[in-house]
Order: sequence, then structure tokens, then C-alpha cells
Amino acid sequence: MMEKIHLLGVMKNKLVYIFVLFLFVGCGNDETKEIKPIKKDPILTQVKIERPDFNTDSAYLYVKQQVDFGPRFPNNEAHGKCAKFLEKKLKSFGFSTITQIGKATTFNNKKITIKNIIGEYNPEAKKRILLFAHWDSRPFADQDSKNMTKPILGANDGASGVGILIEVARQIAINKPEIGVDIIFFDAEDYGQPAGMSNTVSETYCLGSQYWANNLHKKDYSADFGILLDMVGNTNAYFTQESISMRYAPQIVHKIWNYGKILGYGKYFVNKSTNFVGTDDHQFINEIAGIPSIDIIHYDRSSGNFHPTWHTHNDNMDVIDKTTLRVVGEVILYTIYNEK
Ligand code: AHN
Ligand code: ZN
Repeated sequence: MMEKIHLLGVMKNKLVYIFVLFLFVGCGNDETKEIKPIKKDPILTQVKIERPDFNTDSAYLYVKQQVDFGPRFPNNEAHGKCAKFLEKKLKSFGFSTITQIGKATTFNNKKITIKNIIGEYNPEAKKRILLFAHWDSRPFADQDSKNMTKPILGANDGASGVGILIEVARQIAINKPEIGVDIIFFDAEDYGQPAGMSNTVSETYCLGSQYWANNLHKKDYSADFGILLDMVGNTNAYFTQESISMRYAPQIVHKIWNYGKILGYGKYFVNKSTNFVGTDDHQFINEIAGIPSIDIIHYDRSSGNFHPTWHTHNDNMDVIDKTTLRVVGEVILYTIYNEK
């Protein structure tokens, strides 16, 4: 179905080219020579990329399986169980896995044990992509109006990106790409200081990615580029070109947003610059690990902020939309199978 739609789009383009060609020929204008042959249209070559289908039902199940553990934050029981579940999943898809253990202190002086779940596919390959998402959920609901001290489920904020990446790992296992792919589920992204408490909030977030960037699981580890998925599961998702990504890796933003358009998802991947993400894991992967990395994250147009369920008890499975999971999953698979 989708392929048909692309072809139609491509044919339309072709017709436009032919029409323009006639126009120029008709005018006897010398500029005719400058019209590029249709063969060189990048869209024509790129839609043909062979890639596996993303199974949205599996991705949805992987989101739900995490949420079913309950709130998953450092030191709680569900957190320990979910860490084992995630490592087992990546291992079952043939990834070499490590759970990196680290110690950190939170803004409210809690000593926590961080578990970063790392999986490598094709570890020998030189050309590599790093895909990441945070797997912990926020230990409080500071944006809610009730039960603000109780932990949240984090279906969108946490589980959505991880669920998509587990399905990506499953597809990689079935349909082995040439390049190397590393998947990291970072811990303790969301143990940060609630907004408004002080002006030095940002480093209190992303404790797992900061730990990893300062203690790479492999000496001299690097990747060509990185993609973070954060809050990628809600209905009517709207992914803008956010400022940290644009500062450090504009070329990657353009590439991925272009893929979104090629696949027919221009409604989701919009060419609009925004500056609303105070910090996120990709900041530290850029600044400390030096890997050019971007964030695919929903922007809420009515508030100019994150999704309305952000850091509230409404961030549960009701927010998760299979279409959005599919759109993001397909763009990620398209990216992987397009790299040589
Ligand atoms: C801050 O609120 C400073 N950063 C938001 C990053 C985030 C939180 N992503 C998910 N949860
Ligand atoms: Zn959060």
C-alpha cells in the first residue's frame, strides 16, 4: 500500500518534470540544458531501498511489557526486573549485550545504581549507528495536579522509544544489515530536578547517558551518528527540528527528516525549528562522547512544550498510538538499510 503511494508521488514528480521541460522547450530557452535528467532524482533511487517491514503490534507489545512492570526508577524492584527483561530481549535477537552498572547521586541526594543496557549488532563493522532511548520512568509526577510525589508509568516518556528499538532489533536479527548498529537503553534520564526549583536543572537529568559518555563501555567506542527516541508514541505526533540536535548535528536532522518525507510522513517530520528541550540524553552524547546525535521528540503546538501528559499520571498506555510507533520505526529502519 505504502509503496503504491510513493510511486504515485514519484510519478507525479515525473509529470511535473516533463511539463516543465515542455515549457522550456516551447520557449526555445537555452536553460533547457540545465534541467537534470529524471534518473538523478534522489527520490527515485531512494524509495527502492530494500528494508524489512516494521511490525507495529510487536512494538506496541514491547511498550506494554515495560509499562506492565509498573514505574521503573533506580533502586526499585520493577526497575531491576525490567533491566533483566531488556537485556534478555536484545540478547535474544543476537546482539552482544552488556548491562553497564554505575553509581550516581540524584539532585535530592539519593545514591542510585544506574543500569545502562547496551546491545551491539555486528561489533566488527567500522560503519556504525547508535540508537538510544531512556528506559527509566520518572519517580514522581511533578507536572500533575494530584499525587505529585507518586511515580509515573512513563508509557510515552521512556517506554515508547525503547519499544520501537526492541522491534528494530528484532528486524535486524531477521534481515541482517551490512553496517553495525548499537542500541543503548539509558537509565536515570528522568530523575532530574523539577523545573522551577533552581536554574541549574539540566545536569540533574540524563545521569545514565552522562555516566556512559564518561565511561564508554568499550575503549575508543564511536559511531558515525546517533539518534535518540524520546516521547515518540503519542497520537498526532509532531516532530520538529529541536535546537540541541540542530546545534550539533544539523546534517543528521536534515537526512532523517528527508527520509520521513520520502516515506510519506511529512506531516510528522516537519521542517520547523524549535527550542523547547532543556536537555536530553543526546546533549551529553554530543558534548562528552563527541558523537553527532539528534533527538526525535514530540513538540506540542498548543503549549510550546512536551506532550500534555508529560510527567503526569496520564502518561500511560492510553497515550500510545500504533500509527506513531510505525512512522518512527519505519524511518529508523529506512535509515539503517540506507547506510552503506
Ligand atoms: C528537562 O525537563 C530539563 N528536560 C526534559 C528531557 C526529558 C524529560 N525527556 C524526557 N523526560
Ligand atoms: Zn521525562
